[in-house]
Amino acid sequence: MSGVLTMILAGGEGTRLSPLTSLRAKPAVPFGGNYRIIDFVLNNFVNSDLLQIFVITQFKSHSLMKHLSRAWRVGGVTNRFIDPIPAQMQTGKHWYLGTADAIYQNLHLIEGLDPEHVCVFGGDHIYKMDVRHMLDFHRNNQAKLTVAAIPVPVEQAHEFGIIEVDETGKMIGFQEKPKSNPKTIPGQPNMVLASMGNYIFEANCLVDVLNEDAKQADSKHDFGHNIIPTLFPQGEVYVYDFSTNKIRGESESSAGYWRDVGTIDSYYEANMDLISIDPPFDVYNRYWPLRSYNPPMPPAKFVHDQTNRTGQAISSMVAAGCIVSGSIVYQSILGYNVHVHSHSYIEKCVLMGNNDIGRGCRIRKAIIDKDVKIAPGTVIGEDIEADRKRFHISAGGVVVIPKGAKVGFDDE
Ligand code: ADQ
Ligand code: ADP
Repeated sequence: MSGVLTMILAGGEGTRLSPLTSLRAKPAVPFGGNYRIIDFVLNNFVNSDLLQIFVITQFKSHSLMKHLSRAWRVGGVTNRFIDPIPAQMQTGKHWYLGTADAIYQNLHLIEGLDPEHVCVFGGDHIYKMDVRHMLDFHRNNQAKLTVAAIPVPVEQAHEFGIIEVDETGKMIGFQEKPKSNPKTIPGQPNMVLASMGNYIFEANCLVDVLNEDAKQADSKHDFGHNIIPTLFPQGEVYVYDFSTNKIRGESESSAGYWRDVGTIDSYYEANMDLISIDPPFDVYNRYWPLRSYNPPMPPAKFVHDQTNRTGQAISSMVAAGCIVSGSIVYQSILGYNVHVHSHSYIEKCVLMGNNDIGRGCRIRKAIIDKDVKIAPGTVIGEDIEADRKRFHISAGGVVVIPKGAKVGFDDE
């Protein structure tokens, strides 16, 4: 499909995901054993055959850039590209002031390609979307802007842009992260209609509105705070119902799955969703391949050790390069190159990769970042108050061990 340019916003700080984001941007955070968060939106565009993509980066971008260059290089003889764009201070001596400014500072890229439509999508959500369906909706309505939306429980209204829509699909109200009195969905007092932070603009409209916004000294230069509230009263802003997006090979129960993974608990739960028996998010759908960087590693191995114990992983996902030896891994996700030694028990954990779990450890409900080594006999997740003295604990009681930590060794 020609005439469509995509800008992925991948520069967010992701402070609520700390300490997973203390060294890397949120879109670069490993997810689901094999992936990084950014992979899901990129797969949406690649599987929709829309391959003119700029990825706008800012905070802590090194890991993200490395990943993009290894996993998402599009080369060759066509006009297809996935280009990372670092913040370059194109419009003055300041970094991006907000999401709208991140696009404004790169308007020359849009003008150079002269597309008909520009997709501005967030880089930090877990979902599958055939973007062509949303584009059809946008074109059929001759919309200036189309905003993708999904119902969420009213208690979460303060985290999202909250939309009011009329029966024709036109936006008639918008509150960015309302602290009180969010507008609920008519007939559903417990639900609100949330913006997914995914926008399709008619290109001229985007250029005009960003040029105008740049002149406003009191603007936050943010799509949710400034651009949408400016545009919707002029009409021609439409709301795309994400639940109508159908993907071949997906079950009915997975329709509308979308997770913000903005906090440790939501990140953890979305990982656990992958290993449930009937997962609401299916990574095995062959009609929607999920590409990423796959390091050259040997297959995972499960070893019957010298003390006659069988290494097992049950209700779990295990990436390449792992060795589970004489130990049990239960309801967990193991990223690349994790070694679990004999007599250990790992339950409901997310191990991001390149980890070494010594003999006789018991670890429950923990997120273990990359390059963490755990000494033999360490117990984590059984006495939360003891753990709190050493580790970050989420509101939901998930223990988080930051990248590179050495736990339980004498020189810890
Ligand atoms: P938030 O997700 O809170 O709300 P924000 O933090 O601005 O909005 O992030 C939006 C996207 O832009 C993210 O993908 C982030 O990584 C990226 N981003 C943030 N600051 C950036 C910068 N300076 N440079 C480049 N990229 C940046 C938004 C909308 C809400 C909507 C939610 C859905 O404002 O209306 O409901 O997304 O999650
Ligand atoms: P991070 O902690 O975010 O992974 P790195 O700089 O270690 O930061 O990794 C950045 C990128 O390097 C990853 O996105 C991935 O593409 C690649 N990478 C990560 N782990 C490995 C590995 N074990 N082998 C090869 N490449 C890797």
